[in-house]
Amino acid sequence: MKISKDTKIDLLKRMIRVRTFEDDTTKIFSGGEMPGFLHLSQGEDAVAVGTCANLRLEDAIYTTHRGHGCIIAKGADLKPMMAELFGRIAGCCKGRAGSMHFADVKTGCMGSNGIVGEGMRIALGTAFAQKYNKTDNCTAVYFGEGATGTGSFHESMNMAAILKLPLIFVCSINLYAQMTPKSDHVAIENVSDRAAGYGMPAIVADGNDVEAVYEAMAKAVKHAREGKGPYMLEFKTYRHHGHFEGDPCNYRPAGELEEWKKKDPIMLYEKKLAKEGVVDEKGIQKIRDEIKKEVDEAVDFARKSPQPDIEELYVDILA
Ligand SMILES: Cc1ncc(C[n+]2csc(CCOP(=O)(O)OP(=O)(O)O)c2C)c(N)n1
Repeated sequence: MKISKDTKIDLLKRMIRVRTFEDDTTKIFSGGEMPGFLHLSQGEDAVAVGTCANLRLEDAIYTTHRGHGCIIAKGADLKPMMAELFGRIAGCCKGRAGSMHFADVKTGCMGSNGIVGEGMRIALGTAFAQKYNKTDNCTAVYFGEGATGTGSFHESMNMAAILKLPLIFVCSINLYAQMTPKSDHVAIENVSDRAAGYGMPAIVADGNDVEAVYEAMAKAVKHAREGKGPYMLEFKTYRHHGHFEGDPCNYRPAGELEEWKKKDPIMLYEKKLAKEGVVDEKGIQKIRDEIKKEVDEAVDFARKSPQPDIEELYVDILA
């Protein structure tokens, strides 16, 4: 697959945007300024970006408790996103959702989910509507290997296959489900082998290689848009931070993180693009500076937004 120069730059920019947003969030959270719980995805940036770069605004995504990367990669505005993390009224869910229940419907970010595996069942409904309304839009649902042991995973794979829904199951293998290593709860090397049991095609790819992710997702999206049904994608990667911010990570073997950091997806891609002559060091610095400014403006916007009024507790209540 030939990837254009513009797309390559776009992939790099999106990854730097995701990483900068999350790195700044780490600092703000550790300073005690942000309420709630945070699960960050540094290291898994290429999975979010390589997949979402194939999607249109009208396509839908469902993310997990570790969903900021996908939401940014899909195109959500950083200002209301950051305000949401601060719990402020200018947040895209008026400060009610925070990190784990984040949604930005106008960019197709239909919802994050703190309940492991449950995004899949909800995504089935959106994919059903896309097919029923005869659109060629599709839905991507993200999850970690921890979710592949849930009933929801198997039931959703089965139903998506039977109904031939335009639903792409994206599994980001970051090697841990909370503190449990993959080998302690998954009996096979590739969880996507299970897709065959539902008659569903699958691809396994290097989740630290953004172009490999992009190409795999391009195949799955084409398949879905042509009405051929669901697909499963499995990307092998690693999370640099703990399960949650503040996790001491004492379950990790010594040296494991350092080995994975040598395969940092952004560092690898910057080197690749420099070698190909797509962008030089100065060009990369310019991108980094522009994005840092964008994130700083989002933080400033969030800090200036007021807390929700107490009356807000009774707004948008359905029952
Ligand atoms: C149904 C359910 N069971 C257990 C939990 C507690 N829990 C939160 S995150 C997590 C691990 C998830 O691992 P994985 O799906 O691999 O995603 P990752 O955190 O690695 O991104 C668990 C067990 C939960 N939130 N929901």
